[in-house]
Amino acid sequence: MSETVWSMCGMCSVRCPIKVEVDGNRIKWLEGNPHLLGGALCAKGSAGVALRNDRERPQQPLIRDGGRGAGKWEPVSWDTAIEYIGEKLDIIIDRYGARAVMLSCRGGPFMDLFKTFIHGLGSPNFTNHDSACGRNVHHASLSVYGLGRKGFIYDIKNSKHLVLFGRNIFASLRIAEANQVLDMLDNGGSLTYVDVRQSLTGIKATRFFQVRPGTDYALALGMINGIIKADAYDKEFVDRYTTGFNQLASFVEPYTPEWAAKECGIKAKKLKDFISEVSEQAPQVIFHPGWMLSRYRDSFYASRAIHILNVLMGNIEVKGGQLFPKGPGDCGVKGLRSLDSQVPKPEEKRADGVGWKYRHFDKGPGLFHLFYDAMLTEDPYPVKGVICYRHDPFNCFPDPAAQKEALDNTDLLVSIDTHYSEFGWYSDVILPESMYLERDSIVATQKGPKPRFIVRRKAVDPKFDTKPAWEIFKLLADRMNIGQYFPYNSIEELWQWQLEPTGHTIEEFEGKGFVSLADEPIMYDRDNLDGKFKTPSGKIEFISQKLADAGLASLKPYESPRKAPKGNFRLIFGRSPVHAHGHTVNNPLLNELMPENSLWINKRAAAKLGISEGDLVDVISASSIGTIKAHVTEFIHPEAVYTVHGFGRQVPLQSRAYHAGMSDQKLQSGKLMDMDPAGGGLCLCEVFVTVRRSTKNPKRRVEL
Ligand SMILES: Nc1nc2c(c(=O)[nH]1)N[C@H]1C(S)=C(S)[C@@H](COP(=O)(O)OP(=O)(O)OC[C@H]3O[C@@H](n4cnc5c(=O)[nH]c(N)nc54)[C@H](O)[C@@H]3O)O[C@H]1N2
Ligand SMILES: Nc1nc2c(c(=O)[nH]1)N[C@H]1C(S)=C(S)[C@@H](COP(=O)(O)OP(=O)(O)OC[C@H]3O[C@@H](n4cnc5c(=O)[nH]c(N)nc54)[C@H](O)[C@@H]3O)O[C@H]1N2
Ligand code: SF4
Ligand SMILES: [Mo]
Repeated sequence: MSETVWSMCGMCSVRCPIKVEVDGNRIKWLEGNPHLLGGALCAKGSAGVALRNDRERPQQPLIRDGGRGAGKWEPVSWDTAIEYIGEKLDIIIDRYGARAVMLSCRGGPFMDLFKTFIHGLGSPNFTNHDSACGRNVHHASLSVYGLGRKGFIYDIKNSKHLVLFGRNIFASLRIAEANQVLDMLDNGGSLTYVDVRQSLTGIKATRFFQVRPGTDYALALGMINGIIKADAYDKEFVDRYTTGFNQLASFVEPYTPEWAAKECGIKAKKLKDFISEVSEQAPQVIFHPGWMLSRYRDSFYASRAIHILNVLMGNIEVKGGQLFPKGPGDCGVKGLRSLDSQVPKPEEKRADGVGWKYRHFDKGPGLFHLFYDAMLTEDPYPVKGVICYRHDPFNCFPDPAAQKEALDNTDLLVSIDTHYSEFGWYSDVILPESMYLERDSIVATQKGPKPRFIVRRKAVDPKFDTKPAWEIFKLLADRMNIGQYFPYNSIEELWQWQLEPTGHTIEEFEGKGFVSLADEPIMYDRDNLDGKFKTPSGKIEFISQKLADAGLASLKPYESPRKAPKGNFRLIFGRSPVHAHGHTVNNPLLNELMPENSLWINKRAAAKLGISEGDLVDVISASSIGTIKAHVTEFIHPEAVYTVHGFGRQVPLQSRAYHAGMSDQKLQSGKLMDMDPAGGGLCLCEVFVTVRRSTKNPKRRVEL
């Protein structure tokens, strides 16, 4: 007898709603929730069953038995593992105070549990992965709107033109978003794609600009100039809601479209055509800020320029533009009760300096990489305990060797993961979480034009001795005598506690897996958006006093990206549609689809180096060398080489992924602390490598 379970995918951090057909304790079928995704699921989502059946994942708690990273583990009971962590934490807290413990997680809708634990201990040091992801875009958005990166959602389906700067939307997937783009294209909308190489998105685009690496800021400035010159911006909107327009207009004066086209290596006519087109289509034009504008030295300013382009289009709170995400409050419903809101706010300063040393950054999750500084220098104070939930710093931040040096000054490393992560392999304790089909999660809010509450339900029992996060953190909290902040004994009690103020019950989720809080999309009155922009002035700030107070320009003169030293290439990276970072590389099905990465290299550059398609090449940086197959193509800029992130794993118990392909972050030597001072993002694309035909080629080619 088959039974339907409404749940949420967990193969990547998008967490799509899913429908699971279960027979006994066996998954029969997985698909996207038909009410929200029309049944669609991506390749990774479909490989969830392979993860469940995979024995190459931690099957019970493990305590290190041997040196860090030596790979010797003692399997222990949950009681023993929790007690071990508890004793270590007691000693750290006794010696250095609770602030010496930090916790990092992947962010997202279930964060409340993890924040509660670390704040409950009395430490302010909650953090996440984002200094290697979207921090520059986030901080740029804060400086323009007073709202973070998630301050807007994009009504792509109804737009007339979507502009993407390295936002590879069909490969770096969110199912609902990719479907919206397809709908927009079906409705006759235009898609402009900007990248240094051709991609899955580029081939579906109506216009493709192949730019010189690191020149997006120039392109955006040229667009701003062209739009202002053509008088094609929304004057009324700009007058009503912004400050600093005149300074913006005079700042962009020298950055003409002709200048930008030259700087980026594209045709001026094509750029001018683009400007005329969007001028006609405004306000239904969206410049998607994405994430990729986060990895160069001027990405903060490039992101600010993209946010400004949206404002010039006047696309805010119009159909086909940028919409304010609506929450329960907009539907007359109280929000979910939060565990963290019951905990007194720790008063200590953060060890990463965010909020006091770096006042212009959002102190919510701070900046993980700066904790490494505190570990090394004990300034502002020692950090001795690190807990990572759903986060693998070695796969996330540059230069794992440099990270290990800092971590060697700590007394406790805990990895709470469904897989063996690279960091987990170096840790002292691995607490295995049940994979997503085997666990319930707390109720989450999904904001949008039609906000909803949604929940992940367990579809099958755990195959191994693993536990869900809500139970792991409850066990840890009880051991640390902060159980009062986790006022539940079962997930049902927790759901009820969360939902109580909302007036909804968990039974209401049974029909479709979610509770919708609005029947029709909610729109604010665009003529009365006062109070919606959370900047100090209450306006959209082209010129920000807060940045000036931090000694930073609001509009920074453009500097051309550094040319690669002779014989070097800029190493850039991206994702595959069939993998999520590094944690799916060992999945039996996904590994079959893509077992290793390759190095994209421009045809002419390859010819000079005697490299042909499929040759093994050595990719060499200051401290590391990787060897993979070359993909020789004309569809990448000659200054760059490209690879898919997540490969080159070093956990021997992951037999399929072990040493398959090359790790980009290992090549990013010396980059761990190289952050954009204005945006806080790490300059991951400011890395240069040399490439040579490897001596490991199976067939040696001797040319006489
Ligand atoms: N399948 C899959 N989907 C995912 C993820 C995943 O792991 N797998 N991860 C999710 C996460 S965490 C994120 S942050 C997003 C990331 O989503 P995106 O930002 O869309 O993704 P990336 O794949 O990192 O793509 C980066 C692109 O930028 C290009 N690029 C490099 N340098 C430049 C430049 O100077 N200018 C321009 N214009 N382009 C440049 C690269 O060639 C590459 O194509 O994807 C999300 N979706
Ligand atoms: N060189 C280089 N560095 C990068 C990037 C790049 O492309 N190149 N991309 C950057 C970007 S955009 C991001 S977002 C970060 C991502 O970096 P991370 O946030 O570290 O990456 P993820 O792979 O999403 O997740 C990390 C861990 O979560 C575990 N995990 C997966 N599912 C679950 C679960 O259900 N429960 C638990 N407890 N654990 C789970 C995985 O096994 C993995 O060990 O990396 C960044 N760093
Ligand atoms: S995008 Fe794919 S892997 Fe990610 S949550 Fe959705 S279905 Fe799962
Ligand atoms: Mo990311």
